[in-house]
Formats: sequence, structure tokens, C-alpha cells
Amino acid sequence: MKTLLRSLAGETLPVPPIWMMRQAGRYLPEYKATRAEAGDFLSLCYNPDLATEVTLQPIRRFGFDAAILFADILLVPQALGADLWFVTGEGPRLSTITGPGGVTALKGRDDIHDTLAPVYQTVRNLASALPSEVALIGFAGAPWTVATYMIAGRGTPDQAPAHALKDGDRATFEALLDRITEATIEYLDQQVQAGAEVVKLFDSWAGSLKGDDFAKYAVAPAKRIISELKARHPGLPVIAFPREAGDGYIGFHAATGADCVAVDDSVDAAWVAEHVQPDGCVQGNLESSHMVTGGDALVSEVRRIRDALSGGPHVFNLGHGITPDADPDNVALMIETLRETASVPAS
Ligand code: 1CP
Repeated sequence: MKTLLRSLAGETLPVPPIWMMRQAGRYLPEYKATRAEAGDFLSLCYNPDLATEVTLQPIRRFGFDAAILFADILLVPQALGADLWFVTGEGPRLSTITGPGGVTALKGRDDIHDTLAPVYQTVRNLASALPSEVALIGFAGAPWTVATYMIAGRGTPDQAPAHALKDGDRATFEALLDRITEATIEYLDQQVQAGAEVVKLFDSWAGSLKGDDFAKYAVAPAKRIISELKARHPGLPVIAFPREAGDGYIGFHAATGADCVAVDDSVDAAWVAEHVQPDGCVQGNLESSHMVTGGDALVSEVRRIRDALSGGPHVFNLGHGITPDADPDNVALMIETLRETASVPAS
């Protein structure tokens, strides 16, 4: 069985499988070349041949144990009817949702597939193109994180517009979350039918949900998506990433049904081993900045995290996405260090 699937099934492996968030991206010259050929980022996402190519690039160059579909979490809002564009050097822009009319105007869960069909084609391409030992991960944004972009119309440091709608017009906010949740189930279902072997839910802004809000808007939607997908696809492994959840990572496997909980780099690996890993596989948590700085600090951090999490199922990864200023040689060094004889003591 593929190493990623073994870890997700709960096996403790001598060398954990490794892949990297944003492993297809601007730190790779070959990615920049293909993106230029596509014209712009969204055209790349919706071009199955080129999206397949950029997904495969980091597999060819580094030999990762898993490939992640090249797409973006903001394709779901677009399929629901939002306007979406990317401003070079700044990031995404979307039409905003400010009241009930914005939610009722969205398309239904069964009307998203025309827009998203090229993504499903990319998954089919990948399912046949990947080396037999490499697992294919599909993904979507979690409802809260997707809602933050749909409400604000852009990325926000503190998700203030989404919190304002949640606190000021809870019915509209909850209706929006439901619509995203339903669309996400259908979107991921199609990815699995097309050949995704694992799915990951990215809740990048989960950390700004506090108290009851975390339970209602991070845990509950993840639970609903995961249970529906597992009902349709028994045994489907799911990775959940409630980024910056802190103590909210504790019990997240059990509360949502996720097979693996991905952790960011604000929590310590030893703490994760004690409080999160007893419930199931964990993924993470190397600081992305090591991909820029490299050297001995990178080597010792890889060993420290590997060793701290060696007592249970672990998927090695960064705590968040690799940045465009990263050096590909440091990625190679991370992989080489991880795969060195596991008995070599950490220096
Ligand atoms: O210019 C470019 O080439 C665009 C940069 C880029 C890339 C490579 C964006 C814009 N998205 C992606 C691909 C992407 N996005 C993947 C592909 C697979 C891989 O990991 O290699 C994935 C899984 C995502 C997921 C994604 N998009 C998230 C969740 C994960 C995370 O990083 O927290 C989020 C929040 C987005 C939104 C988004 N898309 C792109 C940007 C710059 C952003 C962040 C915007 C912001 O809030 O500032």
C-alpha cells in the first residue's frame, strides 16, 4: 500500500511519508514557465493538461510520496456564482456577500459542476499519470475559510468582515455556511469519483474562531462533510487542517471523524505527540521559513520533528505553504534528511 495511505490508516512507519503544502508553486522555475504558458493563475487551474503538468513537477523533481491536485479553494465560490479574479502581487478578489440576497442568489449544489468539470478532468489525468507509489490528494477549503473570502471579497488578516456578518446577521451567515458545505460535499465527491484517494479540508482561518464558534463553524461543518463523504466512499481517508486551532487540535479527530489532523508550526511537535497523535495520524509541522534559510537549522528541525512524532502515525509536511522565495535545494535537503536512516540520532 502507498505510504501515505498506510500512515492515514494509523500505521507507524519508520520513515514517515512526505509531501508539502503548495508544493507546486512559484518557488519552482518550471511552475513559473507553465503558469506563463497558461497566461494567468485561474487559466492554469482550469486547464487540465497544464494543471496536471504543474501537479507532477514537484513529484518528478523531488520524489514526494503524495501529489496534491493543482486547483484553489476559491474555485468553489466561483462555481457558486461569485466573481473571482487575482490581482498580481496582491491576491484574490471576489464579489462580496453582505446580506441575505447574496446567499439566495448563489447557485445550488448541483449547478457547480459545469464550472468545475476541468478540475475533475485534472484529477482523472493525474490518477493515470502518477507513479504507482504516489498517492493523489484532492482538496477543498473548509466552509468557514471559504466564507471569509466570499464575505470580505479578499484575504483579510483578522477575518473581520466575516466575524461582523456572523455576529450581526447570524441567519445569513449560517445559510452561507450551509450552501458552501453542501457544494463542498458534491465537489469532493466528484474528485473522489475521478480518482482522488485522499481528501484534505483546508480551514486556514480556523484559528480566529473562538469558544462556541469553533465548535459550530469549524468542527460541525467538517464533521458533516467528512461523514457524508465516508458514507458515499467507505474507507476514504480525510485530512483536516484547522490551522492555528491551538488547544482546538485536541480531540479534533474524534469530533470530526478526520483520519489525520494537520497542525501548523505554532504548536510544538512534542505537545502534538502527547495531546493530538494518540487520537490518530498527524501531519506537519516544520516552519516554512526553513525552506528559505536551509542549513543546519533545517536539518536539526527535520530530525527533531521526525523523532518527536516517531511514536505514532505521522505525515511529514510544513506547518503552512512553501513561500515563493524558498530555495528548491532546501526542499531536497528536507527530504534527504527525513529519509536518512531513522536510527541516526538527532544532533
Ligand atoms: O500566482 C500564483 O501562481 C498563485 C499562487 C497560488 C497557488 C500556487 C494560489 C493563489 N493558489 C495556489 C494553489 C493552491 N492553493 C493549492 C494547490 C496545491 C498545492 O498545495 O500545491 C492549494 C491546496 C491551495 C489552497 C488555498 N488557496 C488555501 C488554503 C491553504 C493555505 O495556504 O492556507 C487558501 C487560503 C487559498 C487562497 C489563495 N489562493 C492563492 C493565494 C495567494 C491565496 C491566499 C490569499 C490570502 O488570503 O492572502
